[in-house]
Formats: sequence, C-alpha cells, structure tokens
Amino acid sequence: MGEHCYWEGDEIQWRVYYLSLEYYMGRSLTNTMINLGIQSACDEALYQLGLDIEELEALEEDAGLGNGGLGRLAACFLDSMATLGMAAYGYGIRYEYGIFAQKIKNGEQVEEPDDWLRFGNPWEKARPEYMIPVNFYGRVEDTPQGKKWVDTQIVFAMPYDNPIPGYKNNVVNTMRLWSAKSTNNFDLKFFNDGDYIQAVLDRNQSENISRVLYPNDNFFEGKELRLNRVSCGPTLQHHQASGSVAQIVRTSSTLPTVALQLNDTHPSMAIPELMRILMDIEGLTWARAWDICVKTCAYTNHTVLPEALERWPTSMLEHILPRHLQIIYEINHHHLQEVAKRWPGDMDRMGRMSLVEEHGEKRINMAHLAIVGAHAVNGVAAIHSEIIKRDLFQGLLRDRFQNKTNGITPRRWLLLCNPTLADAVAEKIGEEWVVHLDQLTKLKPLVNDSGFLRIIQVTKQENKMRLAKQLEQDYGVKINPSSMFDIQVKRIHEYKRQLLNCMHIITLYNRIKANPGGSFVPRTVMIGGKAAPGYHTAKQIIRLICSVAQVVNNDPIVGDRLKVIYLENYRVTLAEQIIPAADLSEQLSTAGTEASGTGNMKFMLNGALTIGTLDGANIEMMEEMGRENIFIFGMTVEEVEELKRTGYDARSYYDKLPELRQCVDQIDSGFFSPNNPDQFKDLVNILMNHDRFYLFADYESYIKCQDEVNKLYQKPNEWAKKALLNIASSGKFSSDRTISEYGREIWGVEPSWEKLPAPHEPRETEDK
Ligand code: 26W
Repeated sequence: MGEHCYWEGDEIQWRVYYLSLEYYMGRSLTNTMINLGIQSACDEALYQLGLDIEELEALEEDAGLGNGGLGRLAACFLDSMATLGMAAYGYGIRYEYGIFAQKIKNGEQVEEPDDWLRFGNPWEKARPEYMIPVNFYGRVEDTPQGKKWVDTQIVFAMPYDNPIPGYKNNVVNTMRLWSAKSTNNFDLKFFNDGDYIQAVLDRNQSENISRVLYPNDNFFEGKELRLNRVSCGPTLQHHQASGSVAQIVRTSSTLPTVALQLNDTHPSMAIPELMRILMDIEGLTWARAWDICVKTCAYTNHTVLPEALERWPTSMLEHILPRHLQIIYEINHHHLQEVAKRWPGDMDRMGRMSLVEEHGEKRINMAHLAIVGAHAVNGVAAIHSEIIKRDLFQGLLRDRFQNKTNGITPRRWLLLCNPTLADAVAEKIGEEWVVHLDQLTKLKPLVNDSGFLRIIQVTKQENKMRLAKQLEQDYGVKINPSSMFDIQVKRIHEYKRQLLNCMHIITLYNRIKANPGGSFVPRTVMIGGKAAPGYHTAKQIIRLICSVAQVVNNDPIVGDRLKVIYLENYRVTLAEQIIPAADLSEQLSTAGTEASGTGNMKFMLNGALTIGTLDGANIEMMEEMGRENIFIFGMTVEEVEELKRTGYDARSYYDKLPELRQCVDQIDSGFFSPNNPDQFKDLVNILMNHDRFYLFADYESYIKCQDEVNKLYQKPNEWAKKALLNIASSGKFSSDRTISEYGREIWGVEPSWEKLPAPHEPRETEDK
C-alpha cells in the first residue's frame, strides 16, 4: 500500500508492527478470493473448465503456525488491520513444521510432524535482498565508545513475505515470516583440521532455530529440555526481535511513529534489542533510548496461569545474549529505583516487583520486563484485564493497564465458513455487516418473524446434515441428525475442564441405563483438540473421552439417544466445518482462568447457544445478549477465590452427590477401561486430591444447567429465537472493533472512515 494509509497521521508515516511467535492462518485460497471480491468469478471459471473449486480448496495445507487462541487471534488481527486500511505488518517465524498433526490410534493421541512446505508454498515470496544478520553468544567489551558485543556467532534471518488482503478495499498488507539461514563463514578450524564435511554439516544446526513450532500451549518449559532446545527459546525470540527491529530502524527515521505490539511476552526480547540498537549502534543516551523504547512498545497478556509465564534463567541469557542481559539488569536498576521512591524501605515489594527473581535459580520474569518496557499493557477481556491489573504487578504502573476485549474476523468466521447463513442475513439487512458487524442488531426485530426463524433453523439443519455425513464417513458412527450437536473444541487442558463435559456424558449414560424406556433428548457430543505432547494428564483426558465413547456408542440400550465423537486433528480448517453445525457450545473453564476465549465468539456468531461459566469473554457475551439467552453455571471468580481461601474439599461433593459418585467410581474402577482397570487412577487421584480447577464444585450446577438446555431443545421455536438473538448480539466481537480500539488507545492512530472505499467499490489504484 505504499506510503499512504487511511489513518490520520499519514504525513508522519505511521507503521504498526504486530510481533507474534504464532500465526494460526489456516488456508488462504477461499479467504483471498472472498477479500478480493472474485470468489464467484473463480467458481464460475473453474466450473466452465469442468473443475470443482471445492476440490481445489481441499488440496491446500493449513498454515498451522500456531497452537491455539493466541495464534488464531494474530491471524484475525491481520485480516482486520488490512480491512481497516492500517499500515500494519505482521512479523513472525516461518516454522518449517507447524503444529503437529494429531492421529487418534486405539483411543490415544499420536503426533505426526506437519511437513506443510513439502510441496512448496504458493503464497510466499522469499526476500533474500532483505536478509539480516543476527548475533548470538560472544561477550561484552568495555570500550571508550561504550559497550561492544564481540566474538559473536552470526545466523541470518531470511524474510518471506505473505500477502494479507483487506476486504474489498484494494489494500494488501504484508505478513513477514523469518527463517534462519546459516552463514557461509565456515569455522576455519574445521578447514584446518581437514574436517570440511563436519563444517558443512554444522551449518544445519543454526537453521534449527526456525525448524519447528513448540507445541506447548499455556506451559513454559525453560530448563527441562535438552540443551540445544533450551537455548532455542530465547534465541528464537531474539532472532525474531532482532530481525524485526533492525528492519524497523532501517525504514523509519523518527522512531516513535512506529508501534510494536508484543503478542504476549514471547517476543519481549524486542525491548532490550531495541535498546541495544539505539544505544550501541545509533549512539543514543540511555534516557533518550528508553523514552523511545517505552513509547514504541506495548504488551498484551494472554494468560494468568503461573506455569505459562516465561521466566528465563539468567545463566542461559548470559551465555546466549550477554549484552541483552546487561541491558535487562540496567532496566531493572532504574525500575527498582522508582519502586524505592514510591515505597521507601519496602524490601518485600522490591523483591516481588523486580525483573530478576532471586529465589532458587536466578531468572528474568519476562512479564515484568514487558510491563516496564511498554507504555500500554492490556488484557484480552474485561474480567481478565481486571485480574492482571490486580495480580500481575500490584499497584505499580497502574495507568498503563488497559482492556481490549478480543474479537474474530467476520469474513472467515461467517462469510467464508457459513455461506448459507451469511446469505440469509444479507437477504434481510444487506451486506454491510461484513465490515460493520454491529449491524447484526438489525436482526433483533426478526425474533418474531416465523419465516426468518424457519430459515435460521433450516440453515443449521443443512450444516448439521453435511457434518453428520462427513463424520459417518470418517468415524463409522451412525449420527442422528436431529440430535443436539453439543461441541467442545479447543486445546486439551485441565483448566478448560473437558473432564467436566466427560462427567456429564457419563451421567447421561447412567440415566439412560437406569431408565432404558425413558424419554431423553438425543445428543451427539463432540470433543476435539490437541494435547501438548509432553502433557500426560491432557493425554489421559483424551484416552478417557475415547474410552467413554467406545462404551456409549456400542451400547444397544443407548441407541441413537447419545453418541460421543472425539474429533481428530482439530485445527482452523476443521473449525470452519464444525462451528456452523453446532447447536451447543461448551465453554467450561474455571472462572478466572480463561483469559478471553475466541471460539466462544465463533459459535455465537454462527447461532449456537452457549453453556458456560462467568469467565473471560463469556461474561461480555452475556451482557450483549441478555442472561436469558445463554446458559450460565458455576462459581464466579469471587466464589472461586473464596473456595481457595477456605479450602477445597473434593470429597465433600463426592459424598453428597450420588450421580457424581457413581461416575467417579466408574472411571476409577475400570468400567470404561476393562482391559486396563488402573488406566484412569491418576485422573481420579487428581480430581479427588489435587484438583486446582475445582471440577466437583461446579458439577451439580453444570448438570442442572444441562437439564435446562435439554428442556429448551424440546421447544425448537424458542431455541431458534435464542439462536437468532445470539447472532444479532455478536457485533461487539468483531476483531475490527478490537483493532480500532488498539489503534485509537494504544498505537495512537485514528481511523479516517470517510477515506475508506465503500465495500464493492474498489478505488482507483495510484501505483507509483
Ligand atoms: C511459553 C508457552 C506458552 C505458549 C502459549 C504460554 C502461553 C501461550 C499462550 C499465551 C496461550 C494462549 O493461547 N492464550 C489464549 O489467548 C487467547 C487470545 O487472547 C485467549 O482468547 C485465550 O483465553 C487464552 O487462553
């Protein structure tokens, strides 16, 4: 888009750089055709050639360069920034292998490498002319001109550019992904030793940096991994930070016209790296460099789970990035002086607020670094932002804290994945909702329009039939297409409480078995998601769900009243097929643990009803649609904290609730694992003795709430009204709204709407 953008401040050439270690893009073909406004033309052209566009689409591999929510959010944001005409760049890493492919074999997760580049990537363009050298290791020398980082080893960062088209606005932004490329300077020692072959082989080592995405979601591993892997973490981040920052300094003369948005702490080495470049290379004073750095950087926090927070051992940083560690110490020195000024003599507080953790192995708390080095810190839903303001940095720098409730792009998550519903909506309110999702409120009066309700129902039914056919092919399970499609898809994690869902399934099963002739609301429960390969408990949860499915699906008494499917290899492309077919969306996290959630929003936009806790963005969804249109259960954040204070006793619930007891006893005794009765003892032990997420405390409320869900499902008209009100209330959750807020309140760029071309009216290009 050249030098011009549709945002005020054109003259000073505003640029936003979104720094993320993950971009969970999925496929690009359909999205590109839609945003360019050429979908039907392409469809027609292929048809004329006797080809089927859907077959072509199915050939594309997902770009799975992300784990879950954080990576998919980055992808939605790129779409919104381009659609809003912002001069924004996404910077990330071009992993040779994305998130592993999940196979379910004998009810167990097996990982296969995701060799997504095997047949090439038609969307990317290598830019060797913009390659940048990145330094590692070495030592710092004091010279009269200041600190000098010497004897370093160099790895090149090779950029690959990927187009990000805005929606029908003639804007195409860039996602630039860096790949590690070794230098040509072979270690001469090897030459002299005559070990030429070894020297060539060693070249590959440094290219491991961008080899594979780490599959951990919400879990930081700083030490346990093998040494080369361990150094890969900060190295990768430094690699990205350095490549990006050097590029930024090169293209912008006056720095604070650049905004660097840090997607969690993962790219937070950008802070000391920017300081290093400004001081050691550009020759600025500390004060001047620090002023620029803080004005430039902003940090988004995406999780409060303590085990997910990055804390790198100083011993590793010392070895790999000695100059950066020095700078971090100096940042900390200045920071602690401020703390001491504000709370004189409060050594306890100094310890808590320090960037350096001294108890046990000495580590750098990267969240503290990011907060100190950024002018804005934001959470991703209102409740989450309140929690981080209170807990992450009690009291200090409070004025930096903001909220930016997450959103999703309506292009991919309605227009692309649910064309029938998109058409039905457009038929009633026109097409402006695609770029102004608020307009969906215009559907609200139609809640009494029986014709439109019928269309909503029929659309959902068509989507369900299509999915059912696919599932029967894939899993060989007969699906009752009039059963309620009850879906929980997300990474497998204890805090997300897939086990609570599983306990509900078992409870339903027991009720059918106890009353075989009774009438039950038929359900097809689908659960999908990947477990981190090293997360034993999450893998056990998958096994349990598969074992329960085995028993339930093969019990003739149950018939078509209950079916359980474990959806293999959940990913962006599968989400696009599943979400439009959902009746019920399960959002079960313990209150206070799910920062926002974005899957919840995708289901809402596609007319599923939600059963969920008062956590993350569920709360704001409820506020938008009204409490009567969502199924809320369980403890509030305050109640969870109270329970934690007073002591949680799982056994008291087990003793009190017979249906819970029966279900736990069955899991424990091997009812679902007759060949290995001890299979699930560990899970039961966690639930009974060490459950950080209080499943039993919410069990009764959850089951009662599910009974209400069943009652409503028996009144299809009432259900459809609520589905419509869900769709009509989802406008707030467009990532266009989220990005406008980042622009206005963090980056300082105001949208100039009048300059935006109306959809469907491409403006004349003024190419130079
Ligand atoms: C270093 C290991 C690691 C890897 C990934 C730690 C933490 C993460 C992510 C921050 C986890 C994540 O994806 N968080 C999710 O972010 C979404 C987007 O804001 C939120 O909607 C989800 O609630 C949150 O879990």
